[in-house]
Amino acid sequence: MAGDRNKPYELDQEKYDADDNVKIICLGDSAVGKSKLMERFLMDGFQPQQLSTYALTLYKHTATVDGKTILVDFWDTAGQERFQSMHAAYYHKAHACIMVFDVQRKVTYKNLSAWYTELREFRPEIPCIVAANKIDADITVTQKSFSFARKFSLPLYFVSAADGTNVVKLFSDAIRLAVSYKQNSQDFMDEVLQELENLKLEQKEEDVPDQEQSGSIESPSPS
Ligand SMILES: Nc1nc2c(ncn2[C@@H]2O[C@H](COP(=O)(O)OP(=O)(O)O)[C@@H](O)[C@H]2O)c(=O)[nH]1
Ligand SMILES: [Mg+2]
Repeated sequence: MAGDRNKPYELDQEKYDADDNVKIICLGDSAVGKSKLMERFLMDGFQPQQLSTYALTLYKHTATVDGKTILVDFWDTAGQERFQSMHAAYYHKAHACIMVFDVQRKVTYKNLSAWYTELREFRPEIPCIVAANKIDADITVTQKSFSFARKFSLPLYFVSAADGTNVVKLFSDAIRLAVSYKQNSQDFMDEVLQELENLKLEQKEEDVPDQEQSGSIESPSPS
């Protein structure tokens, strides 16, 4: 598979050849270093795709896990996190999450619980790693205990996008977790959502001709 890897064709070809593909999302306040971490990990051969309509950046990455080729879609926010909430589509079918805070700004650590609550609303089961970023600025923080991670039994990694500490470990572990989640625990919600989607499609096809007839007045549902 020689050739220019930046061509969209090559991406499609990779998807076709891959044994599996996973989606990994990144959460956390503005300016904690989410984008820098991804860029650091993907340094060479990363192909960001700006999807401005959805306010996100998609990074494609190919990894090898247990001899299998895995196509990874890393999703990064493009500013929507300023509103302390992400669109549902961001969480949709994600297989793992990296939650980042800035060790120099306590508020970003405090806000983890809000991000975690939102994550669990959409993805109750997916693996989640907490990343304490910018440890290059203050190495003593690695001595501190961050109870948030312990409270929810989440792995905590001390990282630095600036000097690269633990960045490869963070992302390779996230990929492994995403793959094993996808392969082992067939998420029940995924199945339900998929069936609903199929149903919607079928209904659309059937409903098109006689839409005019649906004149019944429905009472508004409570709540
Ligand atoms: N000292 C230090 N600064 C960092 C590190 N990671 C990111 N930054 C800085 O923090 C700012 C925000 O980074 P960015 O990746 O845009 O954050 P995002 O909004 O979470 O995507 C930028 O000025 C980065 O240079 C780090 O590991 N150490
Ligand atoms: Mg960013």
